[in-house]
Amino acid sequence: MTAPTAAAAQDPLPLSPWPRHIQRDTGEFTREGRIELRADGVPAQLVAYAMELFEDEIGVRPMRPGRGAAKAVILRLESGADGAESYRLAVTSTRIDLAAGSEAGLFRGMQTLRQLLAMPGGRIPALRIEDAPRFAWRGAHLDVARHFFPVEFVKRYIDLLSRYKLNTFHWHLTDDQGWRIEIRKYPRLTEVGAWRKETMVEKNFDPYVGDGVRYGGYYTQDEIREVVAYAAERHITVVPEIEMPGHARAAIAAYPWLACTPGPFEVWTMWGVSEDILCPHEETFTFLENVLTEVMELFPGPWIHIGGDEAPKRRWKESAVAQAVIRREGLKDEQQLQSWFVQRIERFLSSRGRRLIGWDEILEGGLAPGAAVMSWRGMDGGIEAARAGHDVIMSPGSHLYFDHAEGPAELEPLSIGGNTPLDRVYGFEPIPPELQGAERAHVLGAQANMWSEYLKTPTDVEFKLFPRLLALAEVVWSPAEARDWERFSRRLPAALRALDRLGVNYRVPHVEGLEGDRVFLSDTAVVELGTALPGAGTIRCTTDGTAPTAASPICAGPLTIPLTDSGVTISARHFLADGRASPARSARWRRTTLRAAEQVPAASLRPGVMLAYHPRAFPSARAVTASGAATTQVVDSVARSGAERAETYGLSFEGLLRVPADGIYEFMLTSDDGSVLMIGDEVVVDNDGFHSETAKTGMIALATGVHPLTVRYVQGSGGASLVVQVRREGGAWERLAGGWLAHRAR
Ligand code: TNX
Repeated sequence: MTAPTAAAAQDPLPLSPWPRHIQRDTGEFTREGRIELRADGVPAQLVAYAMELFEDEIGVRPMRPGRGAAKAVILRLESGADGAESYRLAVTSTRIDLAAGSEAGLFRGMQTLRQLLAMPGGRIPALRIEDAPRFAWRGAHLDVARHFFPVEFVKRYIDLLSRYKLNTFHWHLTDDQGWRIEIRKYPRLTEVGAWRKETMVEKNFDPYVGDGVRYGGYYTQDEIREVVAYAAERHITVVPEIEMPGHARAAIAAYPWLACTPGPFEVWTMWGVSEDILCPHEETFTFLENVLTEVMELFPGPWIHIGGDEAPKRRWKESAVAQAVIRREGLKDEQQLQSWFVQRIERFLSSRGRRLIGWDEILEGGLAPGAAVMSWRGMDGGIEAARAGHDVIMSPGSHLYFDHAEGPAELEPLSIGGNTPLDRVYGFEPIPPELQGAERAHVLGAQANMWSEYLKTPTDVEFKLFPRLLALAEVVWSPAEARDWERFSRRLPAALRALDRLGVNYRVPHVEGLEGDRVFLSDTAVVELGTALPGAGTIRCTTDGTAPTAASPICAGPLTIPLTDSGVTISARHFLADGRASPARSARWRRTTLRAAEQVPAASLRPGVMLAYHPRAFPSARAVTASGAATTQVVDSVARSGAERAETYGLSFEGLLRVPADGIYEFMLTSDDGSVLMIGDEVVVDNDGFHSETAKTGMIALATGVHPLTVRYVQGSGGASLVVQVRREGGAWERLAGGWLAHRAR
C-alpha cells in the first residue's frame, strides 16, 4: 500500500460547485489510447463544444465512432428524464457516460466533466455523479453603464459564469452615466446618451474633480444579438435592464422632453443618484414602449428588468404634469405614482408575454402579481415580496454586492466600500427563515451584482468576480446540506489553477494574523500567519522593514519574534505557485511597559464622562476640543447618541478610564466619519478623516486604576455613527460604557 494512492482518495475532487450525489468507484479513466465520441441525436453545437472541451483540457480530440477505439465518451439526451438542468455522469476506466433530459443538462454536466479532465495528468477517478441545481435563477449582473466593457469581455464574463453552472446574466445597459444599447427608433440615445464629457476622479464628489476625458461606448443591435446567441449556446438567459423612472439621466440628455424640467441635461459624470428622472407624461410611455419593443426583439428570454430603484421624487413633486397624473388617476402621492408607472409598464410587458422584474423599490405602493422583485436592500424586500406572492431573486448588498471590497480597505483597490469576504458569500442562504411553506418557493434564486463605478477595466471586474463567484455558484447550485466551508477551501486551490489557465485576474487571498499594530509586555512575541486558503500558496515575510518578495523567507507555523521598544515591522505576502501575490500587509509589534495609573482619590470619582457637543464643521476629529462647546453633559457611554441636531458637528468625550487589572487593553473605534481615542497624550486608535463606516483598533498596556481618556468624533456629511469598544487582551469586546467610565468631581 503506497501513501500517494491513499492520499489521492482523500483529496477532494476539484468540482465547483459541488454536485448533489457523488460516489467514487475504483479505477480511473486516462487519456491514453484512442477515444471516440458517440452522441447520437445530440445537436451539432453541443458535440462541437464537447470536442473542444477535450482538446482544451487534455489535448486530445476524440474520434468519430466506428473506428474501433478502446475508450468511449457517450453523450445522451434521454427522453423521459427530468427536462430541467439535471444530468448523470458515470466514469469507468473505459467509458465516460453523460446523460441528461435536456441540452441544458448536458451542458451543465460537461462543466463537471471539464473540471474532472483538468485533474493532474488527465486522469479521472472512476465515479458516478447525479446532479441537479437547487435554484432556477443562478445569476450574475454586470453594469456596463458606469464603465463600458467591450463585447469580447462580455462574452468572456458569460463563459466564466457558464463554467460554474450559472444560468442568468443580468445586463445593466442604461443608467445616469451612459446608455449602452442601440435603439433604431431613437438614435440620439447612443449618439448623445452613450457619451459623457468626462468621469469623476476617484471620489472627488465635493469639491468635484473630473478627468476631462470624453468617455463612452455602446453595443449595436448586431453585437447584442451576438452576445445573446453566445449566451444561449451556454444555456444562459440574458436579462436586459432598462432603468426607469430613475437612473435615466443619459436618456434624458439625449431627449430632454423625457424630463419634467426643460434642462439642458448632460450625461452624468459622477456617481450617485440623479434627481432628474423620467416624467410620467404620455410621450414618456410611448418612448418606453418603443424602446422595450426593440429590446424584446433582441432578448428572447422571459424577463425584462426595468430597474425602478432610487428614484428621488423631487421633480415629480414640483411638476404640474406629474401632479395632474396623480389627480387624474386618483393617486395619493408620488410614491403611488411610481407604483402606477411600474404597473403600466408591467401591463405592457405581460401583454407581450414577458415578465417584469425590478429592484425592491417597485414593491412600494403595490405591484402586479406576475412581477418579480430583486431584493438588494437586504433581505426584507424579498421577504415582503414573497409573502405578497411575488417571485423573488435575493441579491442583498450585505452578501452579494461584488463591487464591495473583499478584504480590509487598505489591502484593496479603490472601491465603493463595504467588506464582503469570501466566507460571507459562501455562508449566504437565499431562503430566509422568515419564509414558510409556499412562500419559500417564491425565492427563485440569487444573484451577484457587479456595479462598475470603480471598475474601469475587465481586469478590475475579474478581480471582484473571483474567487467569490465560486462561492456563489455553490450557494445557488449545490444542496444546502452540502455546503461545507472547510471542504470548499480545500478545493479552491485547484479551482484557482483552472482560472490561471484562463488568465483570469482573480484576487489572491490576503494574509491574516497581522490585523493592526500590537504591544506586548514581553521581550518576544509569537506570530502565526494564515490565509483564507490554507495550502494554496506560501506566505513569505520580513521583519527588517523591507517589502517581502518571492525570495523572502517562508513564514509557516508559529514564529518567535524578538521585540524592541521602538517596535518591529512584520510584513507578509501570500504568493501562489504562478508567482501571483496578495498585497503586502504590515503591522508594527512593540515591547511596552504598563502606563502608571493617575492618583485620584476614589471618593472624588463620579460615573460617566463629559460630552462636549459643537454644532459646526471641523477639519478632522482631532481638531475637536472640549472648549467652546454649545452644550456639555455627563454621559454614561462613549457613542454618538443620535440627539445631535446639526448636519455637521464635533463631539469630544473626556474623563477617566477605569482599569480593573494590570494588562493590555485593546480599543475598537467604528465610525462614520472620523474618530480618535487617546489615553493621556498617546493616540491609541486613529480612525480620523472623512469616510464611510470603518473600524480601527489599537492597544495600550495599562496599570490597575484610572487613566485620562479622550475620544473625539467628527461628522461631515452623509451617515453618522460612532461605536467604541474595549477588551482586555483575549477577552470579549464590550461597549465603552458604564463601569469603564468615570470623571473627577469638580
Ligand atoms: C446602489 S443596487 C445602486 C446602484 C449602485 C450600487 C453601488 C441598486 C439597485 N442601485 O445604482 O451602482 O448601489 O453598490
